[in-house]
Amino acid sequence: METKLGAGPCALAEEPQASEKLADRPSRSPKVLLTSICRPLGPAHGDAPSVGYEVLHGQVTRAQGIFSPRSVNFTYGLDYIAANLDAPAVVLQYPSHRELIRELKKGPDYVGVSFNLVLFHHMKEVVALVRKHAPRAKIVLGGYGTVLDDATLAPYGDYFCRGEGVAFFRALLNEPPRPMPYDHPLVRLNLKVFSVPMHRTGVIFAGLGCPHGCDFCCTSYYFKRRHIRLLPTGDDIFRVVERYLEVDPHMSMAILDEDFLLAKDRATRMRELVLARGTPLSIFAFASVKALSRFTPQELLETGVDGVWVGYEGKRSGYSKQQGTPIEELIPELRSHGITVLSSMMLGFEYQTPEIIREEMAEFLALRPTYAQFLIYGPTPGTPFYERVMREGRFRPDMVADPERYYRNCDGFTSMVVHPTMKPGEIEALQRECFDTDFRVNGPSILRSVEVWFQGWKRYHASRSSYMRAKAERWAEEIRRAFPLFRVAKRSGPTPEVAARLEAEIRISLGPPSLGQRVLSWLAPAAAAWTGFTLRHDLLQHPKLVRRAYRTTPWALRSGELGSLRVSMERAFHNTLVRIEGALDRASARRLAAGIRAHLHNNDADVKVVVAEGTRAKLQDLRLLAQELAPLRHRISISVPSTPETWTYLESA
Ligand code: B12
Ligand code: SF4
Repeated sequence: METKLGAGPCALAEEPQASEKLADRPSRSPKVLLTSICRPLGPAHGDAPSVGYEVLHGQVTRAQGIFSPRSVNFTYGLDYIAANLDAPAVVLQYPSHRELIRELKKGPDYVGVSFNLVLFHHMKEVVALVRKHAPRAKIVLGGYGTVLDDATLAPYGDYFCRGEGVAFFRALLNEPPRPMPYDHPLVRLNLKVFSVPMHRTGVIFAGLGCPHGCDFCCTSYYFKRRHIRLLPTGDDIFRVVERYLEVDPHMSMAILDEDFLLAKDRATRMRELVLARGTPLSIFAFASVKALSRFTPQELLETGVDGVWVGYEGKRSGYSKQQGTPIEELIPELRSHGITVLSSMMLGFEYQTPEIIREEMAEFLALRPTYAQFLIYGPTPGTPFYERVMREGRFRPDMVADPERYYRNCDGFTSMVVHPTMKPGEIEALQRECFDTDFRVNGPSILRSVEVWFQGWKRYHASRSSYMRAKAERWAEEIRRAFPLFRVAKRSGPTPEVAARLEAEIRISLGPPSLGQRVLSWLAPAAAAWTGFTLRHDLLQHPKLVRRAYRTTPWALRSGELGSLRVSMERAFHNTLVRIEGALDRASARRLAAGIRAHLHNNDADVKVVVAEGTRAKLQDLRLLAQELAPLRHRISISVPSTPETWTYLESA
């Protein structure tokens, strides 16, 4: 049965069909362009009110004005796929029309477009540009917008990916399957407070999908309630952690995996590795009450996790993921150990009335989640809630009449369903009230974070565990860096007395701010005023294009001949094996080094070079090779032959 909203059941093709694979294949290596939809985004540009580039500012701290921490989020799946193809690929994140056209004119063979349902109209725009400026390119649609059925998507694409994208794209390009873990691109985000860069976060792609199957959850049903471990083991995750720490030893990290702690074996192994390394980490992860209840807060901290996103939903929502420690105990308990909590409450369950929502909100806010999100219970194609609403004929008639209006508003901020007691506008107004009340009552989330870190510091600074003492020292550093915030929070925040009390307590425990922090405190109000100005006038609110090229240089490492050196590449489980034989000279040493460097650029891959017995090389060329590889030597292992002996030079280099 197909519905008017274009979301009837359809074959969820996980792999391109065999007939498609052979279609119009260019004989050379195909050129791939992967793109997000184009900027500008946002309500001023015809999108739903919450739609933008940022999860915090758009969907969580949206009522917190100048206090909202800012960080642009990208369509990570694109870089993830590009890093794991053999074909040359270019990724564009938030291009303008002109920037996209410039890239299209280079003649890609395949253009992959990722989109969410709310971005359907932007996807159409991108597809129109592809058809015009790269008419021969095959269009591949992916991302969660492909919950729509084939008939609805057919005018816009040649292939639709409804699942894990690396396997899909490799099959499409006739590339052999690649085992997990895939290569992990290093993706860093910058967080700004009052327009000032604060710290960097490395994103870790640990898994897709979730087995819990909450009735409204798009991702759970998109992956058929399966959990795909992109990083199968704790060792795999930790390896990515270490790669980020090499880039910046203070980097925070965010793990993208719907219920990270559910795979207990992975988390337990992670904890062993984190404790053995001894470097205090700061990792944010998504988790359910059920999974969190199986760890003590200290165990979480020892796994590196000091921030979690956990669903509060509704008091009577009754999802199985909520079994375990009552959330009324869990949130304060986590906070008291220094773990920040982002929690989301839902509005629009059938049992809710305005009174019940206000009661639940008050109870929820009394738990003082560090960040609070309020979403409207909404139906996404493919989920049981969607099926039920369709079956019961409870979709808002104006949405059914105009499917594109429905897609555009599928954002968790628009009430889509006819509710037994509340009108859509009433639910949406209550949602705004919740966000406003959260800010008014609990104050800026960034101040709440400092409060939580301070709780952690108090509890653990004299701990018997050396790891926890080191963690407390990290919290202390972060708290000290936040001194300038107090001045603004006392002047213009909704809870000045809380800010003043917290600052006083911190001064007593950690000492007064340094000269540098005092100077920054004096400058903070000006930075905050500037932030307010940019917000009011919609200035600097859109990111610039991020363009990354993968394997597009002639230096990319490939099997073949480099003069008289034969190179053959083989991807092993954890690293790429590069076998060489023949004779290495100056030119091939340079080419080989450039290829290895290109292969290791912007990802966490390792390379193992195996030199065949008898491969000839002069010492000066080995010196050159060693010199060219020196900055990445820790990611390259070399197994040298017993003859000729000159190769032993590399063992000590
Ligand atoms: C990061 C994120 C964002 C970022 C970046 C969004 C973006 N455009 O990608 C920001 C903060 C901007 C964002 C905003 C929004 N988001 Co969001 N977001 C996520 C989140 C948490 C992670 C996605 C991610 O990067 N995962 C890691 C990568 C590696 O996995 P992946 O994206 O699934 O990609 C894999 C496959 O899906 C596939 N794939 C993906 N793209 C493509 C493209 C091609 C060509 C191919 C072949 C394959 C392919 O291959 C990848 C590798 O296997 C997901 C929830 C989740 N846990 O997945 C929600 C999610 C994608 N967001 C969602 C929503 C609703 C929104 C908002 C509408 C929220 C709002 N109220 O405003 C806005 C829309 C604005 C926007 N710009 O997109 C929904 C989408 C539902 C739907 N059916 O459309 C999700 C699924 C959350 C949910 N459970 O409901 N979001
Ligand atoms: S626990 Fe979260 S990710 Fe998993 S099904 Fe429920 S809402 Fe979705």
